[in-house]
Amino acid sequence: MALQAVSFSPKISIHKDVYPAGTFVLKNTGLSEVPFSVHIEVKSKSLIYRNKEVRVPVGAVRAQTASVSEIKQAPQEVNKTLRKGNVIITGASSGLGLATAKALAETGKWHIIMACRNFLKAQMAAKSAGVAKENYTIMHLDLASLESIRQFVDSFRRSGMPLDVLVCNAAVYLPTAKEPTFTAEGFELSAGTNHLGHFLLTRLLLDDIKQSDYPSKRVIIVGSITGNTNTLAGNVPPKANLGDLRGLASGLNGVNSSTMIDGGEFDGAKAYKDSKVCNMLTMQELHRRYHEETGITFASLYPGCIATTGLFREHIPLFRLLFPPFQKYITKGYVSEEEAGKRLAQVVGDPSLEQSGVYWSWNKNSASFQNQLSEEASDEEKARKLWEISEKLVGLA
Ligand code: NDP
Ligand code: PMR
Repeated sequence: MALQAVSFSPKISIHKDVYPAGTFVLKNTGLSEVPFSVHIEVKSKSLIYRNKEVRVPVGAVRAQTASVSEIKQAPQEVNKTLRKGNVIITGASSGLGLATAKALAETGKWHIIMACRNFLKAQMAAKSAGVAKENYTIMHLDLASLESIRQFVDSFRRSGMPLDVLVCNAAVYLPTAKEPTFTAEGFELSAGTNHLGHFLLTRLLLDDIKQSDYPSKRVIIVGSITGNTNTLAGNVPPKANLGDLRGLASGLNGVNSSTMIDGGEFDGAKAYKDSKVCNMLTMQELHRRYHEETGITFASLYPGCIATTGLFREHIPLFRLLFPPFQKYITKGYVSEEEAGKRLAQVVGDPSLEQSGVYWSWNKNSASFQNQLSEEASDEEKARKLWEISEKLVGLA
């Protein structure tokens, strides 16, 4: 990435590798000049501006375009646009996550950490979506393994980047599965990936987000209409229902317990919808526990029916053929990946969507509004119980 308008003639770039906190390498990338490389050790990670001390982490220097001379000569002029925001998006290798990464990268204001289980797929996806390489970093994350989640958090911390926004977007949907499948620790795969994986990830990264100096810090967990039984879509069987959480409490492992959160028979479509209810309950519990103390905005959303994404890859071919026109022409709930990406990008960075504890939706004119969750998805007692059981299952309590 070239830094422009530097006070000396060679073009310089910061080496793409991220070095341990406090150090980075400047390299001459000008084609005609003599190559050089300077190793700089940053003694202090702070700059003083407008009588305030602000942390300027190494990741920030890596991502912004202000010139070295500007920083040296006029620190008072440096404002809060000094660095890009850093946002982690889980499952950014396809569908909504990828479209959101693209929409955010295009604003020039965000650096996206694509947290993906398949590194090569993510790399190809970012390339073919046209996301410029200075705008993203891919880091390995398999949400179906608690060990992988912990390793991801370690690697992220080692990168030295600050964390401003976390988007819990990845999900699996297994509507045709006859038998349950399991995460590395033996939880039913949909609940384990979509809910428990994101629960652990969010809990571990909360401290990092708290430390961010970014003007607006957010945690977003993608929900859905199909988990809300106060809608027509949410009443298509099998309906979401967490019951008294007895299956979750006994581990969802199918050995000495049910694989379903409510303790019932395995049903892949229901397991997905139940996991979305967990996502929406978790967002509200995070809001109740942490919003006031930390100022972090917690939000969920239904981005619209993005009928063309990989989410339906396990569905029968006839469903995959008919679902997009059904949503486009009959329910009129269809939204393109691009439009859905713009919607989620608003929840990430738009100042008008800063309120915490909200479940966002969009009307026919693509205007955002605060939507009502179903009775179950807004049940405070259930949210508290879900939190406590989940903590035990992921090893936090
Ligand atoms: P996609 O299948 O296109 O994207 C899901 C992403 O999750 C993929 O990148 C996938 O990775 C990733 N993922 C799956 N399992 C794991 C794992 N174990 N670890 C890490 N990443 C994983 O689906 P969508 O874009 O449609 O879904 C995104 C979100 O939107 C989900 O939360 C979904 O519930 C929600 N949603 C979708 C709607 C729709 O109509 N499509 C409607 C409402 C909500 P990989 O590429 O490697 O498979
Ligand atoms: Mg649904 C306004 C009506 C509406 C909307 C917005 C959706 C969204 N769906 C609606 C209605 C209906 N759907 C009706 C009337 C039917 C019966 C014919 C129907 C069926 C249906 C199926 C079989 N719909 C589905 C499926 C799925 O497998 C999808 C699903 O539940 O995935 C979990 C799905 C969806 N419908 C939606 C949306 C957004 C989905 C997909 C995914 C999601 O919640 O993530």
